[in-house]
Amino acid sequence: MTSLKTKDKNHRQQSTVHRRIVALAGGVGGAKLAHGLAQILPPEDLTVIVNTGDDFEHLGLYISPDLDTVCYTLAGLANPETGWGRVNETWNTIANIEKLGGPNWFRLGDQDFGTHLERTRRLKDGQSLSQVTKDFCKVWDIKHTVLPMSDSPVRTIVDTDEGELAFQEYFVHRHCEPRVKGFRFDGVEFAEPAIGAREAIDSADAIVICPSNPWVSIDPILRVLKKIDKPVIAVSPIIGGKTVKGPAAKMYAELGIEPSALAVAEHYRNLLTGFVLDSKDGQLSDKFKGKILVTDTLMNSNTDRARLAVDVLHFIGSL
Ligand code: FO1
Repeated sequence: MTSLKTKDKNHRQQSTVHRRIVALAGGVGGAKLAHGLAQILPPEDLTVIVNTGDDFEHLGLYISPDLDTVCYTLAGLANPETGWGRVNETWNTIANIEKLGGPNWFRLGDQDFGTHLERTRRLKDGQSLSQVTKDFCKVWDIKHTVLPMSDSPVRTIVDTDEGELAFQEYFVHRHCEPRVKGFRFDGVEFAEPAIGAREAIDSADAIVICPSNPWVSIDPILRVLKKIDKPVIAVSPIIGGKTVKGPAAKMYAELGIEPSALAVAEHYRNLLTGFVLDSKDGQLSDKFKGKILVTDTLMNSNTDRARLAVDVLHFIGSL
């Protein structure tokens, strides 16, 4: 185990934090905290388990947006504006597809196409998604372990006032406009956790639910993992009743739930040992039953990501 000497911004007492962590992450927000944890914890003390419910076949390619967002972020290859796709990207391939009359609504950059082409080739060759992810992480010099939640297909289906939509169809093609009525995770009942996921959880000191969408990024992972008998900390993806990015607040509202950090804590109710909410919501802290950490959870820089990770690790140490 590694000891971590930290000196946080308020010059609190020096403290060492011995922690082996499994982080559950979906898209952009989750990837940022995973990156913060990866800046603080050595490779043997952090495993990131990633949602694959957003995966889909498009242009004949197998696309795994959350795995790519987490890996690109950990590798420092992610587009800093969007959080997804690659930095310094070009768009010649999708422009030619559009010229030829093909679908251009899902913005795939030229470097990103390389990832999807090679992943699709390997999967068709019989490799598992975990194996492909492991090999890609090596090439991208990602030392921490990144695992898909499962090697079996799980597909998030969004039930809306216009009927059922596949996740990317709802999220990207329809810009989240249809009103949400519920979610279904096709195949989740048959999906075993990816190899290594159960072992990582069994040897972890705590599980960190990153600030991803509870409905469509974290719930699929929790459904696949089933029981987790470890301390679990969640970081609220909702600040001041809104999300930094993505439709989580809109989904809560359309499901008749007041969007707030409280709603997120309620969403994970029986699971949580501790909950992290943003300073903007500090006035809510006496409404929570369990242990609470109030801190700045907005991550606009790599140092913000590392600082939130240190706060979370200290919080876990205090439980
Ligand atoms: N999100 C968008 O809003 N528009 C896009 O065109 C888009 C393309 C895209 C390509 C590759 C990739 O890995 C992610 C992409 N995303 C896009 C983000 C993605 O839809 C979401 O980040 C996740 O599915 C949910 O977090």
